[in-house]
Parts: sequence; structure tokens; C-alpha cells
Amino acid sequence: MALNDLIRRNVAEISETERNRLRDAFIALSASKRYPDGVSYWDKQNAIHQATHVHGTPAFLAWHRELCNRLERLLREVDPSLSLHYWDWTTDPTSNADGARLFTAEFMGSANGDAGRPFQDFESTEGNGHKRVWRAVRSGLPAVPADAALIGTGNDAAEAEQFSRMREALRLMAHDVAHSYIGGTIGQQHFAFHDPFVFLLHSNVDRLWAKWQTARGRAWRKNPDRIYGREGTDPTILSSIQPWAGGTGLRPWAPPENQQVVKNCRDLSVVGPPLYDTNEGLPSSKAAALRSGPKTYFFAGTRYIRVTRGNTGAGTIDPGYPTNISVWGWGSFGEGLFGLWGGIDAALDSGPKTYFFAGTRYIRVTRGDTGPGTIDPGYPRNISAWGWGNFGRNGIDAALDSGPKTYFFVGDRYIRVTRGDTGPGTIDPGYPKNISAWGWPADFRDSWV
Ligand SMILES: [Cu+2]
Repeated sequence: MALNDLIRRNVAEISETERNRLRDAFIALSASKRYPDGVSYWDKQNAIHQATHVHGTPAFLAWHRELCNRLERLLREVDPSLSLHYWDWTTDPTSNADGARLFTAEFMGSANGDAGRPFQDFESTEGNGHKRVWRAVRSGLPAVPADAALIGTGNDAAEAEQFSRMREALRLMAHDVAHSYIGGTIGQQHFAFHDPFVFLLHSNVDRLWAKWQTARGRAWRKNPDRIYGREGTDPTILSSIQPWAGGTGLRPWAPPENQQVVKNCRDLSVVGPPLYDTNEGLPSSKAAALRSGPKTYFFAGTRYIRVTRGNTGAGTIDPGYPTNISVWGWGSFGEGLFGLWGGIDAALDSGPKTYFFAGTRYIRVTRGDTGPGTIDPGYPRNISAWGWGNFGRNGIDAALDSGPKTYFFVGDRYIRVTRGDTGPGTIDPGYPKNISAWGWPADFRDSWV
């Protein structure tokens, strides 16, 4: 259930098999994955943190979310089934009630002194003569408030104040406490990111931010223009996120590789809450299919497979699949849209154009039978531009190309549209209708809805 579904969970509660795979992926980041400058993926993490670490500013949560999201992508480069799970700091990592102690030679290494196996080859040039990752975990539980108290901080304040109140509570009362509770390498800001455990800690910081964002009745917390309240115009929120924007000289985001990604903390890829099992109102898993000449694409969540098939039957999955839709280079579209997380709702093949729908937005893409193609200028746009009135206002569930007609589905309703290859066309008279008219067996109709 946990592997492959892209949801970040309590690392003490996932299967031992998955924990082992997560450990192996961390080791691979150090042992076998290298940037073009020869620095391992792992050593680069601490260089990133040293070059730019952002703590006492409004960008604290956003910067670390970007760091965690990127680290998760690196882990998935090694093992696409993995997610960046979290350490729930209200539980004792040295004696978990479920028997899943985290500081063992099978997972995170020792709680005291040199971490040893399995990270015996991870260097730490931290002072005091420590050449390896080392820890000084205190006994008992960290003195951290309960989740609800942390992310409830500021809930009764004016909207403009809520983010900053929550952020400071999360940092001072929890993040800082958790760092010094683990002690050792993690207890020292400039060396903390030598220890893989720091990412499990920061995934928990990010989880609480995501839980705050997905709280019911507070949709504005997923809106980039409103989430940060009065801090939304702070220079640290509005300036490009470093070092990935290339401004610190750190390779490969600086010359000669120039892999800069220029965006700020209001980018949807930052504001969009990652998939945590504690998000309020987890999105249903989204799925879509796209016929594309000799290929058919099936999308599930943020992953997809490409299948070679004829007009009927299952066909065969092409080599290299499943893979993540992030390789389509759509940026935030389809990844994180105002909490409608987990991929695209519908895809529509339309002659030389392909339409993809996610949440309340859609893109039009010019492409051949395979590959991502290029997004046409001016997209994404809002579905409301199609003039369907209330239908599809909050997004659509499916689209079906059917010769001169196109069908769009929302819940138990659908419309039939007469259109060419581009544009919205016109809704045929008498629509929307109810899918009960299609005569499907009741139980299938219920699960479709
Ligand atoms: Cu930290």
C-alpha cells in the first residue's frame, strides 16, 4: 500500500522492506550518484544548505520544502517507488511502540556517537574531531508541542498574521528543539545536512505546514497570493530561491552547467502541499487515459505508463515505464494546484493538439504521437474560459474524444460538445445530462461517480 503511491508517511510505520529501500537509496546518493562537478548527490545537500540556509526568515518553510521536494526526486531517481517519509517527533525514535526503532544498523545507524552502519562511509567534517555522522540523542521524547497546538498557533488571528505566527511556532518550538534533541551533526546548523535523518526531520516540518495548508475551511492557505499573509511581499518570499536559481555559484545551478530554475516562494510547486498521509482531505487518486496514435498513455496520480497497443486489449508497456509526469516539464501544472494534488484529471487528444486538465485549469499542448510536446503560449488557462457555466467549474473528471463529438464528465453528469480540433466548441442542446442514461450497471456507475 505504501510503496508506489507517492504518499509520505510516518517512517516508523511503513514496512521494513520499504525502510530498507529508503536506506539503500540514501546510500546510493552518496556512493554512486554524482553531479557533473564530481560531487555526490549526498555531499551536495550539505553544500546547498551551507550556501543558502534560510532559517530566521519568512522563507524558512518554503526553502526547506523545495530542498525536501528535490531530495525526494533524487531518491526516486534511485528507486521510483519511494517517498520522503517523515519522523514524527512526538514519538521516541529510539524505542518506538511499534517496535520500529529508527536508530539501528539496519536503518539510520546509532543514536549515540558515530552513526556507524549503514552510514559508516558518510563523511562529516563537523568540528570536535568527528569525521563521520554522529549523534547525541537525548533520552525520552523531545519537548515539542502536539501537532494541533503547533499548527493551531495563530488560527484565531487575522488572516494576514496566521502564516507568520504558525511559522515561528513551528521553527522555535519544534524544529529547533528537534534538532538539538538529535544533537551531534544535526545539532549544528552548518553540518546538519550530512546526516540523512535531517531529511526525515524536515519532512515532518513540511508535513505540518501541509496539514496547516489543507485545514478545512481555509482554502486561501493554498493560494500563492494569500498563503503568506503580510509576509507575502517580504523580499525573501519574492526573491528567487537559491542556490537553484544559480545566484550562489554552486554547480550545477551555476556555470558551466547552468541548470538554473528561477522561481520564488509563491511558485505553485512550492505552495502546493506535498502528499502527506496527514493532509486533511487527501485527494482521490486521479487517473486519465490518452489515445495517441500507436501509443496509449495511462496516468495515475503523478505517474504514467506508455503502452503500445492496437484498437483493443491491454497491449504492452513500453520499456522505462512507469515514470513521473514531472519529466513532461509542465512545472507546477499537474503537480500542485491549490491542493488538488496528485496528477491530472483528464486528457483529450484533439488532432494536432492535446488538452490536459488538472483542477480548475488546463493546458493545450502541440505534440506528436509520443513525448510531452510543447505547451502553447498563454497556457495554463482556467476551464471557466470554456463557457460551460457551473459545469466543470471545480474541474472535470474525464474527457472522451468521439469523432465529431467530445464528452466531458463531472461526477454523475456529462456534456456532449460539438467542436473542432481546438477551442471549446458548443454544448449540444439538452446537456448536461445524467450518466444514468448510459445504462451502466449500478455498482459500476457508483464507483465511476
Ligand atoms: Cu533544520
